[in-house]
Amino acid sequence: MDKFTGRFSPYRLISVFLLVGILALVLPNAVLAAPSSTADNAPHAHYTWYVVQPGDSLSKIAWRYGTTVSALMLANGLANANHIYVGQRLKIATGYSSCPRYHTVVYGETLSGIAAWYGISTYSLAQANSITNYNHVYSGQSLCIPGWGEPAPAPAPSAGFWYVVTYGDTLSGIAWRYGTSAYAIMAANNLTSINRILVGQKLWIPSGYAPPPGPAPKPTPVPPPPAPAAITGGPWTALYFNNKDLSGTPADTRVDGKIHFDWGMGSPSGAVNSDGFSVLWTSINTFEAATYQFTSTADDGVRLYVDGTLVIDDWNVHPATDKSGEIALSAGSHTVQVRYFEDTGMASIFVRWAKK
Ligand SMILES: [Ca+2]
Repeated sequence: MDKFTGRFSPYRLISVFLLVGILALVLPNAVLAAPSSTADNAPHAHYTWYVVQPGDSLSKIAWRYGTTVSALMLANGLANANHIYVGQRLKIATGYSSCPRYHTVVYGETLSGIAAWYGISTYSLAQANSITNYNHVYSGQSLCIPGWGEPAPAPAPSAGFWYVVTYGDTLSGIAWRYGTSAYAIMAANNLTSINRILVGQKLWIPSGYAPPPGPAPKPTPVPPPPAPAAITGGPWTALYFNNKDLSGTPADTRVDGKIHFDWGMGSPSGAVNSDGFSVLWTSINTFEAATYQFTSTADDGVRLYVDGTLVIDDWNVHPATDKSGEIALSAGSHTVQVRYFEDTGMASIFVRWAKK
């Protein structure tokens, strides 16, 4: 008796292994392909159902189907992109006219060969085209290539958050606020126009920015550009008087580079009192043709003149206080004069101006 014709001959074992192998290959495909048979024939978009598999994430599924995480969340009423579970049925829109690319099958091509050519999985190609029999593609068939030629797949779903559009919002303003781009927001929300957002609309903001807990942050106005550096003018001819009304002979005369002093309880110089003194500063400065805002911060009183015109009038006793006045000036030289007095206690003055 031939030893290979027995009950456990190698031939029989090989055929058993082959059968098991074929079943192993066929069964998962049959299981995976099953969900696509329950297609929903909506008038505008073609939907398919996908059953979440171990290891899936929304971004993976979105990439596989050439859609976005936010579109999947919206279609399935998901509030948290991280919260999907194995066995969950997800509704996925396929077959949009906006399919990123079509491929026309030529003789001899296979589904797996076409998928490999475009760098996508056979499964996603089959799903995108509602193909249940992987061996059945035909010459001339037009296949949607999902996810091909689109921007990079969405980042991890955790890198983002929902934002509700409020009155006055713009896409670029929202993008600026959260350190992303208007384009990124448009891509994440399937927006076609940068100008079309609506109050109350929910937008997925794809960024690493972590919003504070609780409701969406209140929109904050874009801060104005930084003010130009303050001009302090000078040099200043300074006359110091030991009285509060700039009268008589000056107790001290000097040149001050700028009017920016904080004498505290002290005095400007050995010749000047700590209290009850006054100062007259004069300088000629060059200006552009513009309106200028002059500002003083003084303890106590101050008056500021440009070419004899009173611009700041604050001849009062008070702690250091900001006062401002504006004047339109022609291009060229103008004389600025500052009069100041100190009553008692602390003494300080700071004068500067800026083009409006
Ligand atoms: Ca004072």
